[in-house]
Amino acid sequence: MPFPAHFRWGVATAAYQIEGATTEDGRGESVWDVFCRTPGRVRDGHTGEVACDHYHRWPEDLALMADLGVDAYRFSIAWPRIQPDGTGPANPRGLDFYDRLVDALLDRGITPFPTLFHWDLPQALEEEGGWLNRDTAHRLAEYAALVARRLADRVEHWITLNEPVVVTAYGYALGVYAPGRALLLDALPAGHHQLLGHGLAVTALRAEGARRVGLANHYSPVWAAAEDDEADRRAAEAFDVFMNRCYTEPVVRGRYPDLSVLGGPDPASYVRDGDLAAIGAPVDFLGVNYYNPTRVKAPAPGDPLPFELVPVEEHPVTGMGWPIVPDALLDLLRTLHRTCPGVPLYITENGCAFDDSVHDEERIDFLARHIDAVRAAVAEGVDVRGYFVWSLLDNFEWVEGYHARFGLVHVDYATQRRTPKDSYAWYRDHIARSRGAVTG
Ligand code: IFM
Repeated sequence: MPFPAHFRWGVATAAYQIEGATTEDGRGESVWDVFCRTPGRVRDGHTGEVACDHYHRWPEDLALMADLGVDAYRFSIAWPRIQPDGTGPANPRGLDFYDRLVDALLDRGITPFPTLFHWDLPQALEEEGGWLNRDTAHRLAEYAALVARRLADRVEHWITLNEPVVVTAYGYALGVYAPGRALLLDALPAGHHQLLGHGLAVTALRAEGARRVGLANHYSPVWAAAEDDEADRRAAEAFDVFMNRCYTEPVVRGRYPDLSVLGGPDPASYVRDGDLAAIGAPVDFLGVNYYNPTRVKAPAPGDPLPFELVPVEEHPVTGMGWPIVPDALLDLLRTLHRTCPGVPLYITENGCAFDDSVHDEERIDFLARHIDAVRAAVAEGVDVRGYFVWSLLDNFEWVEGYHARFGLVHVDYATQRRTPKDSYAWYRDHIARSRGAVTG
């Protein structure tokens, strides 16, 4: 069963993970610059200071994309390049970089899918409370308007946020990602303020002429450790709310699921009148980032969280230790089709890290099986419009530093030499084959 003619094949990256040049052309500091400098936070003290040096080598990276034959490129815009202090007028040199990138993409027939916030919050905003401060939502909308004012004449598709749940969970609840705050369930307002920022940004983007706007969520289908155990099932429900439903339902239905299953602070203490109407501003698509399912069981007595993660042992795992379960992607797409009727979906991230080899049979197998799951969903009538591999290049994988390699292209960080892996050739052939066998 071929993919429809309008289906877009793409690759995805994010600013802090590839750009480097963290002090150039007036870029301000982000929470990740500060976090990486803090001893013990990132493996081997790696930082994004140089990363893949994409800020200087983007023409070479674009040539790789053109050769791959992708229809679309999902990248992120570094907020601290546009507003070094997170507020005030745009830094023209920051905008110029993305302006050139967009023009060069369009010249090659590649559709840009910029993401406005992929975790690199300006440090100045963090010092005012970061995402715990509701004002940050307004700052995101202001920043979105500045970017759209420059680019919306050429950029059709916009993604406001990347994986707000990861910022909430790892950045504010557990403290293992920037900004490193360990507030457990008191982190929930950080999630709400990101969603509010999303909603306000949707409206601001449209006012500046943006035509299609969505957000990219991280989804992990959840399995109860023992299906017949009531407490495990309750834990699974709580995890589903925390991880998945919290970031989708307010956006597509204008209401939260029942947050009492989490046992966090009373939502009335941070959700104000009008917030859900703002968050529920209609979107044109949902971005789906999928890597693996999660199994949970009931927490031990006294545990502050309403679930406890247990390993998924019956499936092979990637180099990150993440179980490889393409069927869970199919289930997820069915669920989103059912729960978000009429909202087109893009797989905005899917991919895997394996050991450092350009002969990456395991990645080819991973991608082929996940693409088959997407194909099956499309055949059932799920409106999936595109698929983006995470990632074009090996890059800075957050707390794993440069140890985890997700790229279709190998990067030698000592020389910045790019070497396409076998999976790159496979994906290029896959795209070419799909073009030759389209429907519609
Ligand atoms: O590298 C990340 C990306 O920044 C967000 N989604 C998951 C990827 C792999 O961990």
